Amino acid sequence: MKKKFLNLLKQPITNSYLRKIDKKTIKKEFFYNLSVGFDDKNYLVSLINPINPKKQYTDKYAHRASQSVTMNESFKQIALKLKKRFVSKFSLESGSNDGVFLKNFTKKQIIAVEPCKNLAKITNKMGYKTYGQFWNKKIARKIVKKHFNLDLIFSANTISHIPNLKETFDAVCLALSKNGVFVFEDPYIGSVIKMNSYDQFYDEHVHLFSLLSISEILEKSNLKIFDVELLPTHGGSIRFYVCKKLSKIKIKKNVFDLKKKELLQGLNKLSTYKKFSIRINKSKKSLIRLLKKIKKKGKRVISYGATYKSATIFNYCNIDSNLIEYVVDSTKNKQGKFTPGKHIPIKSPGSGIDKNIDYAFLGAWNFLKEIKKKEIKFLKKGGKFITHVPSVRTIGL
Ligand code: DWN
Repeated sequence: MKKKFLNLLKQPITNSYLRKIDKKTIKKEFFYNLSVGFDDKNYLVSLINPINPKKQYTDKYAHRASQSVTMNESFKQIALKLKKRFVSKFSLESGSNDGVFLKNFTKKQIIAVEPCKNLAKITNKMGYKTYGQFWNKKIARKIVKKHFNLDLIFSANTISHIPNLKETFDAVCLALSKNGVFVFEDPYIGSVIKMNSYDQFYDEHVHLFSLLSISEILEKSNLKIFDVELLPTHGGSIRFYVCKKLSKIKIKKNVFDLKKKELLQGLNKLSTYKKFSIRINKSKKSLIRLLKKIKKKGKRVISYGATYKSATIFNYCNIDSNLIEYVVDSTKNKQGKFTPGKHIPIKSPGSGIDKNIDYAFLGAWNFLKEIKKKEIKFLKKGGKFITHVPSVRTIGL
């Protein structure tokens, strides 16, 4: 049974960037209660009230995975690694977004499944066969019938977004060839607990995985984990290497080592998450205190990166344009719009970060290194970033 340990209050759908903020639009805006629970049977951390995916993955999906040098490089490296380590006649990516991973393969080598129709259109135009729908057993059967069983299935920042994991993993088992491998990566609950990055909880992140929780769940779909990696991407992610239970692939020692570490970190105990929730409450108070203090001194504060994550922060901490004048973001289809729930205007970095800005709250804290390099002029003139990860603090040159 899922035991609630965190209540992040009333939240909007993070993909719902508003074109205008008139009475009618605001009246129609959808909100839900964002509460998080821990299942003491399979140790899974999930949202208590997940949203219907049809409301989230529309033909107006805003996020573009290729909007950072960091992730372009990360996807290039994993593509190279998978091609080197596994022989795959035919591969599939589930949740291909704008093709940031696909583009590292030839069009004959790989196909994709992407529910957001505007994104599926982009990758089809790039020449990659993309099925514009959700991953499930029906599409898996269709693909196996039309093509053949898959030697490699890859998925990044997608599986954690799917409420029905049993259907998802049964479909994988169905589509994989006898010794095929399924590799997927998502934000890691172990890092979220360590980094106090509670903004990784939002409507799209229905689950945040640990090795302990996923092992239990994959078992029920006749799948097993044979290797695992912890990654720096997105503030700490975990990459699972999975095959069929009966496959002859050997389980690597680091799988057992990480399970021991997770038990030491207490990822199998409700008390760990309750302590986390207390820290988050303190983090909220200290962020609001800092922003109010800075504003009182007449300083100008903006936010950097109109991330889905920052919607959780702004709505949980009740931060609006009284505390943050506007947000800058490099994603064209976010510029000129307003952030979900708190309706802070979004501008392009070119027009937004100028010499009169004193502080920038890091909505895209997971790209600190890349952003510091890019905005060195801002830092040199005395500008500072503000972050809440792992504690509320300012970051200068
Ligand atoms: O899981 C998800 C992750 C992968 O992406 C999705 N559910 C939704 C989305 O979440 P996010 O918005 O928190 O992701 P990012 O990748 O942290 O978003 C970074 C944002 O910052 C993008 O909108 C681009 C922007 N950005 C920028 O304006 N200038 C990023 C960099 C690096 C920059 O220099």
